[in-house]
Amino acid sequence: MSDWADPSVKILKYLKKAKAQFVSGEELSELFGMSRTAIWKRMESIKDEGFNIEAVTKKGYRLIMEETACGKNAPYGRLAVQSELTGSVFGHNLKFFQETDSTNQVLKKMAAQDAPEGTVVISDMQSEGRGRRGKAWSSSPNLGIWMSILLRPNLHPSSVQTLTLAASVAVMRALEPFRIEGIGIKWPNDILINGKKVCGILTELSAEAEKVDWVIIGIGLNVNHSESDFPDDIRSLATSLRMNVNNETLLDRSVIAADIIDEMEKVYRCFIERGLAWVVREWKKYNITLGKRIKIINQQGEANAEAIDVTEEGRLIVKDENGKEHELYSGEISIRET
Ligand code: BT5
Repeated sequence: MSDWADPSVKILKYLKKAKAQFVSGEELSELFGMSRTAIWKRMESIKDEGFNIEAVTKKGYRLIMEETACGKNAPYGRLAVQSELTGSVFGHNLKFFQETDSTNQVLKKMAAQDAPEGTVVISDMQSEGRGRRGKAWSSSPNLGIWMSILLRPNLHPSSVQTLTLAASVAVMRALEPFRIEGIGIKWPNDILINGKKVCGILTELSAEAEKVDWVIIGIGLNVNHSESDFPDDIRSLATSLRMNVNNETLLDRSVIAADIIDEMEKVYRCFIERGLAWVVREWKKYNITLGKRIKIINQQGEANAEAIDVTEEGRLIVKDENGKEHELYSGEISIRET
């Protein structure tokens, strides 16, 4: 079962709230309208996902939250993520894989079969994680969040880029509690920490001439990597959250993934209510591109320019060396600070 109606999610939420205190089988059975045997079966499925549940006769069940300081990873799976969600739609339909080719690819197939808005696919590892224009995205097991979210906005295809900006705003909001210095969004879809990439976002869409059918927001976030976990070719360009939080403890990917899903739901709702301009205003609060001298890299070569502004459609306005302004689409170019 992949949906929110699964009572294991509610039971796990309840046990987490009880903070290691025993909760009796009777209380749970009354609360959730299930037999004691059904509750016991749910406990088994919660245990299967890596949670340590203690069952004691006459006392009931309690959740033992282990310290992760000794390098042990917290449980990471569908139940673990869903039990941290607070939103009303996003992530309630969630598929979790230990391994898949690419979460965007999986979600594309689900979108074609009418999966609802807010459907989420997460995988602990991807064998063919992708960036833009077919570039590879390194997605090793145990370390990062590799996740895709399905949107079905009533939007003209030319404005979809703004949703990439919205997604990067959602990730930045979810990361705010870490108070990381030197973090910001490089136009359009990279989150950098002191110049190194911690998160990339790949937006894909299916549309007819005037209307979007679906948009998939693919988010890759490096969480628990140390430097040696990155492949040689990106080691000097990439970083992880843990490398920047001054903390030896492994971070709980379920909590962070759920926070991103919740923030995405909030930002998306505001986008629908307040429009493109609101997203761009929010994005500007976190951006590290505007006002900088940049190098524009495309198939024709490289050119120097100054990043001036971003349009409501998410295009970057730059001034070239002759003082002429141009609008850049993210699909075709990369930029580098000079
Ligand atoms: C991106 O592309 O940054 C978008 C990455 C999106 C990945 C997510 S994971 C879930 C979902 N499923 C997928 O298959 N993809 C999405 P782009 O701007 O083109 O950057 C790609 C470049 O980033 C590569 O050419 C490398 O230089 C670098 N890179 C690759 N893996 C990285 C990593 N783990 N951390 C930092 N940089 C990386």
